[in-house]
Amino acid sequence: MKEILKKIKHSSKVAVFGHQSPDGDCVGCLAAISFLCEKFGKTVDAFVDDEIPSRLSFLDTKFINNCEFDEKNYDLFISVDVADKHQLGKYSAVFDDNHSTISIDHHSIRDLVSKITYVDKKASCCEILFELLTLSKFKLNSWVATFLYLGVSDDTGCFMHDSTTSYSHYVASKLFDYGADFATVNYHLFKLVTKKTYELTKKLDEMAKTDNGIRYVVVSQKFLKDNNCKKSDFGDYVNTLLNLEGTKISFTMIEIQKDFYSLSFRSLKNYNVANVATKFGGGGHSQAAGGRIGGDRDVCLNKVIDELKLEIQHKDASI
Ligand SMILES: [Mn+2]
Repeated sequence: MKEILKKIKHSSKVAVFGHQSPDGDCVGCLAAISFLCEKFGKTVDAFVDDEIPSRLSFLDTKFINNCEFDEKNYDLFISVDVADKHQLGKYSAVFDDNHSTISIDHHSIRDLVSKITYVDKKASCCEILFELLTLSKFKLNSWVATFLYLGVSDDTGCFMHDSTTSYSHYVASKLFDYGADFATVNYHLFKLVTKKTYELTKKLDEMAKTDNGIRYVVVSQKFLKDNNCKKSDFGDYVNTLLNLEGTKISFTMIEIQKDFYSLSFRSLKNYNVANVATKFGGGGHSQAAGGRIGGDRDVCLNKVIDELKLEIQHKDASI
């Protein structure tokens, strides 16, 4: 961590990067690392090769992607919350080249290589950023505290995933003292349902199926077109699916291109969907993960369900 602070101190212009399909942790980390660089008097720009989802637009995220990226303009490149090189999208080449690069992350399975890598398997990457900011001795303000809280709360599922630790709660309590707007963050992350999502949810509830503790919904491109919606309108429907009594694992399988599906998994504690997601070109955390699969709908669906059944059988046998 001291090495990271030193690097930032001796840089002049910094580019910071988050992952595609950005979540609260990714956006919170980008805000925190930008705050840190600015406190050191550096110019900093933040980039994600994706749109920032509307569920996070209650905070001012305009500091992300607010200029064109030109690598010549920077002498230090930092990724936060990025496990896999591909999650950097068009920016991934920056980490291949002979640049000055730093990675700060909390995922256990990762393949992003950089000059300095700091990995700590905390519940959220924002908890690492909190530690880094604390070490820097710069005083946190309510702006950065709210963004850090966003990351901790989103990645712990409002402190309900079993990845949550006493340190997550400790960080939250410190952020509370720095003026983090926890009520607004938690309302937008876990309570607010847009009218569009509300209407969509009613339809999805009718389409949902259950198979041996696995509850899921498969969404075709036709459905997306007929209902004039996109993947991001599903909000946290995959969490809603998990809430029905008797459900151990839930997933959504959304056809984002013809015969190509985006997978999103949630599970009760004891079941590890990150293991399953890695078999489908993805990853994540034990209770929340995602992946992709291509091919015929029913073939794909059976493959996913078979893997999930194995995970359930394996874990149920060991209880
Ligand atoms: Mn994260």
